[in-house]
Amino acid sequence: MLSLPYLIQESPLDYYPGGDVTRSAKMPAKTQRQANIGAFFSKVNATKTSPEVKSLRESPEPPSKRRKVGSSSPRDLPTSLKDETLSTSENFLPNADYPPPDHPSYHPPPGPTYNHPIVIPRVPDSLLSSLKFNTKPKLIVKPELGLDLQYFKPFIDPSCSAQLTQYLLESLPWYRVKYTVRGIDINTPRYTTVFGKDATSTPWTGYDKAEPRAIPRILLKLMQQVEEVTGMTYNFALVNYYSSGADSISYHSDSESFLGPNPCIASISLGAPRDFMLRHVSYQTNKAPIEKFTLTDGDMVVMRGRTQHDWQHSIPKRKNAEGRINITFRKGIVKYATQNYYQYNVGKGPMYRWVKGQMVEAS
Ligand SMILES: O=C(O)CCC(=O)C(=O)O
Repeated sequence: MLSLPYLIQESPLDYYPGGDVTRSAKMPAKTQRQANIGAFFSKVNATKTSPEVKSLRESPEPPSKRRKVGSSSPRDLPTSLKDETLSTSENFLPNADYPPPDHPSYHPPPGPTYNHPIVIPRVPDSLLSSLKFNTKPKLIVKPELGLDLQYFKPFIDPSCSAQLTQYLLESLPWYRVKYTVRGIDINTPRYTTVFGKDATSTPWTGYDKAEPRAIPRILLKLMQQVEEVTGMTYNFALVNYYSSGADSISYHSDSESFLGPNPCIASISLGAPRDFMLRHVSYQTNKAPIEKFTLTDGDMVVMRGRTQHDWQHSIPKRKNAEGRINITFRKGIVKYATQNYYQYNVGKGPMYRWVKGQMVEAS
């Protein structure tokens, strides 16, 4: 449940005049306010799961530097990437080093087309062998306020983070998801992508609303390391790319019931620094101070215990900020987790690829 102070603070009526919410083309102006109120008080699935809908503070602006490059598809990768491309099964053969067959969250994909329709270029051996981690976190714990963080500063060693960032940018399919909730158009203000599927034994092909994608090898490597240091298991990797300071994620909690009680979420930063804010759900009445961390290249924050129930977090817009990747590992326990994550992180719109230093529309 969203708390009352949160709703008051995040009312679309507070933000609409400032203009982060766009008006549906079909909606007459006079009904906009009613729609905002309706969306504000209605309990729709999306409000539980999308930070954008939760706060209705999204940016109408299109992705910067968007460039149409015709009808290119994953098959039209730049030559440098194509040369590295494996058959889609190669990364995940049973004898691959991870995940082990007895991994509690893992269900083997059905065959060589499991990654369809996206081909992930092969991870350079030099990158895999250079990965180094710091496994000693600082603990930031306020039991009386339900805050329970592990802060690895950094988690990923600076000697390999630049190559890792470059590989992820160039290799992953990216999306700029748009959707409409009760007449309110939402433009997700960052690039997103997601891999993995929930812990049920639903076959990979058993989803009506999503086509799950296996977790690429490099993310599995990171996930394995994160599992070791956190003592938890995960089955989803959600990845954000904030291309500039205009990209953001507004205050929200990842407290969806499809993650189970007290979900543990491990969140890795790569690239330029960004402010990461945490506020207590009752900060207006209990006066709990806002926690602010400037996350830098390689850092990892693990949110544990009651943190997702009692706190909200955000990456606010910041003038002059540069590109930053964020990877979160989570564990979805029911089928709805898969459908929801793909709906809000892949969606139905075009795919983007990072080519020669900029995002280009690829489909
Ligand atoms: O980019 C970040 O550090 C936060 C990402 C986040 O809050 C999310 O994906 O839910």
